[in-house]
Amino acid sequence: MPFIQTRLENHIGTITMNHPEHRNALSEVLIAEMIEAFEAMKEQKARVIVLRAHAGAKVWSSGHDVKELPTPGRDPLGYEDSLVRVLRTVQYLTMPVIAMIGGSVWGGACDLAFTCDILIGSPDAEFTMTPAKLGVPYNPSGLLRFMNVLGLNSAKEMFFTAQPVQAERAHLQGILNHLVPAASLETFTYELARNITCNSPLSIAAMKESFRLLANASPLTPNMFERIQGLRRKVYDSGDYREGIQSFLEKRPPVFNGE
Ligand code: YZS
Repeated sequence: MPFIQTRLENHIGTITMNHPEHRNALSEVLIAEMIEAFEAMKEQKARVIVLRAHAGAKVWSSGHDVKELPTPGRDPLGYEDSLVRVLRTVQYLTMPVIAMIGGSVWGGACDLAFTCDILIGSPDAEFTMTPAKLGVPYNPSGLLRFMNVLGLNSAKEMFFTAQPVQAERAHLQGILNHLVPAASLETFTYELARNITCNSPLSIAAMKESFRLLANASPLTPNMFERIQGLRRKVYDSGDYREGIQSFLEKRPPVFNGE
């Protein structure tokens, strides 16, 4: 049974995450199917893609598959990590991706949603950034993305508290482009998608790539990069990182001692 379902109608692609047993955890298998689906939509000249969860999902996605996080000593969000790869896929697609969100969004799934071009949510949407709860040092490209979407202080609060941002506040903070009643989420989303399909795909593709380049245009000297990597290595080498994963697997709250 595929973890990803796809549909393409009138230039509108739909990619549905469908692994309810694991709350649409972004496992390597689910992500491989998702990347394949994005590539196929590109081949079939979709003009816009809607990324959504299966009908009735209480959890849009529970984020990186914690059971697949590497053992301490290896970067948990390295360049070739499956989550990082799908984020790049979405960024480099020539057509806009709309995240249609009902339910809770966790960790790397927040990054996936924020990497989409437009987010439309219903009142039960909420966003929780979990690295601090798992002892994970989030990566610079992800931190920059949250800074761009939220602004520095709200991004810090989201990462430091690991508390949920509910739909209304997410709309106020600019995470959600639109907050609509659950009953009209699908109609509203596909109306906006249809609107995009009537515009020039060439013009939109050029502007999407320009937005990507401008949003990432933060100068980072090699020294700055190495300092960040050094800070991150201390964390993913730590007992806290080990404790974060172990506590999840043992279904108990983590006890961090800062070592
Ligand atoms: O025990 P079984 O085998 O039935 O499986 C359970 C969960 O283990 C599994 N599952 C996951 N497995 C791997 N990775 C996940 N992220 C994950 N989430 C869930 O799905 C089965 C049902 O889970 P329950 O907990 O029983 O479901 P429920 O009581 O409805 O609670 C749903 C939530 C989403 C609230 C709960 O599953 C949860 O808290 N999941 C973890 C959310 C999380 O912390 N995700 C962040 C993962 N980390 C990242 O994305 C990045 C590395 S970072 O942390 O840096 O942002």
